[in-house]
Amino acid sequence: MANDKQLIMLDYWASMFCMRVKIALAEKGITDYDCRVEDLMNEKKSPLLQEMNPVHKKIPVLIHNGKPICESMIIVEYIDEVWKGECSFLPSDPYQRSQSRFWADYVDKKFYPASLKLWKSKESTERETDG
Ligand SMILES: N[C@@H](CCC(=O)N[C@@H](CS)C(=O)NCC(=O)O)C(=O)O
Repeated sequence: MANDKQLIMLDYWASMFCMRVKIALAEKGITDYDCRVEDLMNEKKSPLLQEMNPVHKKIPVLIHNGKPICESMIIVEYIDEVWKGECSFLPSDPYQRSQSRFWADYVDKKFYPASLKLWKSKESTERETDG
């Protein structure tokens, strides 16, 4: 495929935002990309991440032919536009599209913060148990 000559993804295994991008790539049949895992557990950010996402310094970042795309929903839209193919991620009906966007936004603004709180509370409980 001409469009995926140079595709690098800055990833972290436990990130639902990265998972969103990996699912989008898989849906488009793109499997041949360089996946580089960041060491977020130790709060180390690679020089590449800092260079490619200087504003937020967060993963995921998709680097396509040397150019970075940041923010998972923006990356998903980019993938959909570049690799048009047979399937489109959004329905053709404008109302249905608005509903898809609503739920994606809901996941980011409501679901993720709640799950992060749970994750962090579990970590602190484990820390207390471990002494
Ligand atoms: N709104 C961003 C959120 C990305 C995000 O929160 N990434 C987290 C991992 S799940 C991260 O890089 N955390 C590192 C940090 O905050 O320093 C997106 O949709 O891509």
